[in-house]
Amino acid sequence: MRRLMMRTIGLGLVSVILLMLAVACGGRDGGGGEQELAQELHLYNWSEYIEPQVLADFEAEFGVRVIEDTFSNNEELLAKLQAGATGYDVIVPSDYMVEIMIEEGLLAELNHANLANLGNLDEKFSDPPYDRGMVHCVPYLWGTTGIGYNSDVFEEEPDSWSYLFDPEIASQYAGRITMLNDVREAMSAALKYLGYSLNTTDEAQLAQARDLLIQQKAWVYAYDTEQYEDLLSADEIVLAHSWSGDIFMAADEDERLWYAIPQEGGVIWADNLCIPNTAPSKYTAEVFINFLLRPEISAANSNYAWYASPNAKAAEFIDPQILDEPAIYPPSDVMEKLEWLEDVGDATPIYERMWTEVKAAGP
Ligand code: SPD
Repeated sequence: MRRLMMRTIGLGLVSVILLMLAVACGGRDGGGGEQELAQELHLYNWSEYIEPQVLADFEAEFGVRVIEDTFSNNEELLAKLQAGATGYDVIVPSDYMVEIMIEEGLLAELNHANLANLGNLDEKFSDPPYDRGMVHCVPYLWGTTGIGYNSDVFEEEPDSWSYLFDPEIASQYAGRITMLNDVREAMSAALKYLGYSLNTTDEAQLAQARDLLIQQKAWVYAYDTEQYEDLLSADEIVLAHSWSGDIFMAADEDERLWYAIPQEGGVIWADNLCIPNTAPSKYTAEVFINFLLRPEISAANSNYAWYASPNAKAAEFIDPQILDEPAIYPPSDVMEKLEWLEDVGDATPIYERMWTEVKAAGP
């Protein structure tokens, strides 16, 4: 009897110690269903894509330190997860990549009960075709892909893909052009110049786009997704295949820089807040996503990164310079020419192969 009592007291003590340890560890909320915040949140994001003060405010209000790591394109993010990276709580893939990640079972389903601010989203963004009902992700910021340029160099706006691909025009800027280091974006620019869909799966059309990119190499300074705006400002280049906000953010410091959406049309995209199914702290990730959905916070990120917001309630806090800029919020006639990237399924390895061939080809 005495031995049984000692055993019961011993087990009770073990339970108390385990509970104290769980609390002391900040309540990693992945497994046991506890709704406690973790001490740290790991964000894997595009570079310069979140207002640093927003991270400081989140830490001050919730006591959670956000540790940010950056990637340079969607395929790098995918490769990282496929290679078994398990430390990320929130990732920021684009539309077509969300589709791929859902298909590959890489994303957790969101608990909408923890996302009370979802209703702040514009209804145009709240049921995206790549993730119906926002089961896995929440739209973060959106933008277009076009041409960043130094306005001192051009008498007329370089608002055509010809500036990047037509030998007579592009050769005038040899060595002063950058292209996005991004398979779908680079192929899209070439496909749009050729008059094809950005989501073509026709191998002959893809081969033409590849050949055009190879021909263009003679005039390309670099393939880059993170520094092209600095290269423009440093006069290293004069034309950059660009994401809209990156150029406007740099133009705030250097008024010679500007951005054009090509007349032929181009890519419209949205980046999304998603939780990998290996996230250490899913509940904390949802609290963070809900925080980013607050109107003032969402606007702060738009105002910092110069990208358009899918958050309808944020509009009143967004700088009118951004809200009224047609190259950031394009009018309907321009919108009609833009195309969303989609998961091209079995054609993905063909895109990858063509891109490898572009990179491997001599200039
Ligand atoms: N500096 C942040 C850039 C974010 C761009 N994301 C665009 C993805 C388009 N496929």
